[in-house]
Amino acid sequence: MVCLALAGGVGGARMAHGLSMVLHPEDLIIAVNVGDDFTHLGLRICPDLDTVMYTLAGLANPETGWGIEDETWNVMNSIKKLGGPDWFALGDRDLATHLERTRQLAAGTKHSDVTKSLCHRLDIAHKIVPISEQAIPTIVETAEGDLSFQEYFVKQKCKPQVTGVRFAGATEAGLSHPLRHAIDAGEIDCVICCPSNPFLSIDPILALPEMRELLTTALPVVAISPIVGGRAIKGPAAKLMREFGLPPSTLGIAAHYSGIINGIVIDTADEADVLALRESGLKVLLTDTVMTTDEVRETLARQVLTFVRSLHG
Ligand code: FO1
Repeated sequence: MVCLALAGGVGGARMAHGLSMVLHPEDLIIAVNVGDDFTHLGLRICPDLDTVMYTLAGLANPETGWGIEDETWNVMNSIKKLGGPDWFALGDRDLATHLERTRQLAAGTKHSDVTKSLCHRLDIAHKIVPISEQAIPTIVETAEGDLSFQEYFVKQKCKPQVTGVRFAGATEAGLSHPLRHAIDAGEIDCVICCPSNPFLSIDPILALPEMRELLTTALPVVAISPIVGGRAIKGPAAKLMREFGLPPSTLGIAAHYSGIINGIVIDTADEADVLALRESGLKVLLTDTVMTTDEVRETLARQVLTFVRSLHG
């Protein structure tokens, strides 16, 4: 049974890490959002791919969730001194990833192959694949005008009021080669939407017509709610839900994924929502979803896999 995990951001990376602890590399494909990718200081930067890579490689900064632990900041400090842009924090070791990715892409290597080679060098056995070979930049529509994703997220710290989100070129973009191959070979048996931001990390993946098509087949699809006790574990998910007129709750998450998921995994803090979720036709798994330690990630992954398998057929 090959499980396809859709991931982006820190919550996605942590869930993907849990799944990698319990699934053989042949049984898991981690498909990662590319909407956050951008070119900065002349370098191609793919934050969601790198966050998943660093997390699985055991290199991630445990405090931020992104970037590398015990970084040094010599290049950033020098850029700042020279008057260059320092709003997006690139550590010295992290910069090596961007330099090497940019070099390989400029030489004509496909995005999925570059990712494969970086993963191999970081001793990651599991498959981490960009959702597409193409760029699909997320544009955040705000009361102050359109912003690129990182301008909204990092430069403006998610403060502008969001009126919409769009994914440039998504409807024309194809799935990356390894994903297309796995789907054509009929390998995928279930889909897990990691507890990533639904609007900024999972929607850009669902915006690809070929992914939508996959999700309309009879595959079991479950989502792990990134909202716990009315709050986002990390990032602006709850703020966005309010801005989009959805309740910042597991019910709002279920409404957002309506027609896509068969099951939802929610935290014990949200037990009061179980009945309403079941009445909406969803299967519900109630458990501890806040992935504070590696043990919790692993336990949650085991429970999610048992749950999604129970939805099969
Ligand atoms: N997020 C921030 O909030 N501030 C930063 O300066 C920042 C730098 C950064 C550098 C490399 C990288 O891979 C990720 C980085 N992130 C930073 C996270 C990034 O904005 C991601 O797109 C978000 O975590 C959303 O998934």
